[in-house]
Amino acid sequence: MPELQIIGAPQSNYVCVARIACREKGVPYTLVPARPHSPEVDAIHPFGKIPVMRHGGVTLSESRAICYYIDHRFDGPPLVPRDPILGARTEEWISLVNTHIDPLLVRQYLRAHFFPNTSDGSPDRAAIDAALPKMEEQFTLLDRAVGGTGHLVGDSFTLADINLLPILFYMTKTPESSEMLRRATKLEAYYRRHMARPSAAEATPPPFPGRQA
Ligand SMILES: N[C@@H](CCC(=O)N[C@@H](CS)C(=O)NCC(=O)O)C(=O)O
Repeated sequence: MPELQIIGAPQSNYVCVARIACREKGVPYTLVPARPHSPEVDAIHPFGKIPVMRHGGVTLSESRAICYYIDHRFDGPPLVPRDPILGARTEEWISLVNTHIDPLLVRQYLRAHFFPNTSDGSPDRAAIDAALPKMEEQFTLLDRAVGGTGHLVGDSFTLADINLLPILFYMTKTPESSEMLRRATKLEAYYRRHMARPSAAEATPPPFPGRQA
């Protein structure tokens, strides 16, 4: 069997998703460090984003497609339940995380802290303050969602949880979001419990180069 390569920077929450998915499925992989828009990434992703994947002659871009391949190409516990309703619920949450939660929490809020467009490199207060009210709503939604079973879907750990965990990891690194997580007690318990999984521990993002968190 050829080596499966996950190509991308370990700080990327989407690279983490692909890495956790491999481990949960029991699929050995090699992380090949690469930045977005580098030649090895541009050769696979039409817009230069990470992660990309190489497995023998198969190359793929987009974390959801990569996770589909991992889930269906290999034996091991399903990452998405095969039951149609639970499977659809999992896809629903993956989409909500990727189209609403990641854009607000990571692309707007986290970026305003770590990669601000300010002249002196200080956090972009306007962008942070603009994000906070909607973030409160999303933390409340997530707290309620995991409150029942300790999972986003059903009573097992699915690809929906895998998509959310790396984002929550970053929410512990900045003041406003860590306070929100502290107040969302069920979500915080969910985060702590699932981050202790070997798959998540192994894929924990290292600090951004040249930064504290
Ligand atoms: N829809 C993509 C999103 C991947 C993504 O946004 N990756 C970020 C790093 S976390 C990236 O490559 N950013 C570079 C850019 O947007 O130019 C996926 O699910 O794989």
